[in-house]
Amino acid sequence: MKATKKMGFAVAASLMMLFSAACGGNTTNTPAPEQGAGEKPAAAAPAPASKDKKITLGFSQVGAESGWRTANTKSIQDSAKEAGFELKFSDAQQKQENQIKAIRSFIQQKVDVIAFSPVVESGWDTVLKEAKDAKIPVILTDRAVDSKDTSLYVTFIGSDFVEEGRRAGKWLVEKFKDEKGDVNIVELQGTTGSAPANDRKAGFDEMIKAQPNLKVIASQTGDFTRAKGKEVMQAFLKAHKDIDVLYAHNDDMALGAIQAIEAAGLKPGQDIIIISVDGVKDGMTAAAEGKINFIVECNPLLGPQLMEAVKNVVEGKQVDKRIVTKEGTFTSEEAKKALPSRQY
Ligand code: GYE
Repeated sequence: MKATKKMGFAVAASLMMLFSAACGGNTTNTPAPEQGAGEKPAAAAPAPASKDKKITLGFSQVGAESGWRTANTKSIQDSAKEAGFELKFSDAQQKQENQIKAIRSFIQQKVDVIAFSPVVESGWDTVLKEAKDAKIPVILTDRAVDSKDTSLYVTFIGSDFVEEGRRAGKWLVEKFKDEKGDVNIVELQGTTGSAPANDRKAGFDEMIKAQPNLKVIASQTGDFTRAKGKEVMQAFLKAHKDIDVLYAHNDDMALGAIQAIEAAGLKPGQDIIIISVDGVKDGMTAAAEGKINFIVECNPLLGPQLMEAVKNVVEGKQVDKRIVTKEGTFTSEEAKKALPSRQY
């Protein structure tokens, strides 16, 4: 569909602006926390610390794979400091075994609360039971686990990744609604088995199903990193001559892919339409330059919400079982406007 696509680009660009105006009310440039509506509050675990004792929080982070993660780590460290908590911070370098080790070490050190962002969804029950037996409450941040026994954690604070995938798919359906030929999509998935990779794929697929000519012709993990995004995109470009769209599960992979696209002599954002998720500074800059066409925002600044939940749990107060972060979307035009006041 290359020829029609190119001819239709100006039309598509104005459609895009129309669309963005229509959903402008949805866009949140300074995301605010939102409590999960209609959810039953979970009973907080027994309060271990007295009011005067410094609260100790053990936090196991996924790694340092992306700009999103860097902003998330800073938010957690800064807000722990501000709250006056002692933070024991451990970086798992994207490995589940390292997270399990860190959680066990937090249990041994008898921290007041354990929080972690699970790199993948499965395989946590044993270690979470160990924490429960030691009467240490666990808070999930950013990513979810698939444990059937939800008493293994107090709350889950983070984004709705399925909704993020839907927003990406919805924009694409709208953009190509008048296209009759096949639209060939390649997908760079996040870390295999992680909640954001599973859910962003599911939400996107759900939306594009509505239009059978939107076809995902290749889909592979780029592990949420720039290096992997570039490498996999290079392989995609070699194997497929007519790629119309790239859907990347985060900005960093899209940024790596942009390097591969440019190296192949193609124009990102024009020859290949690019959609990504996150909205970190580098991603927003690429969007403002027209290299990324649409970004679905994912807010990494979870620190303040986490510290509040920790405090409530320690004080024996009830906390909501699900705390959802509020997010918006950005077209190139909107990214240009939002960039100067962006915090991350
Ligand atoms: O989108 C990606 C990061 O779990 C929401 O992880 C997070 C994702 C984020 O590496 O950039």
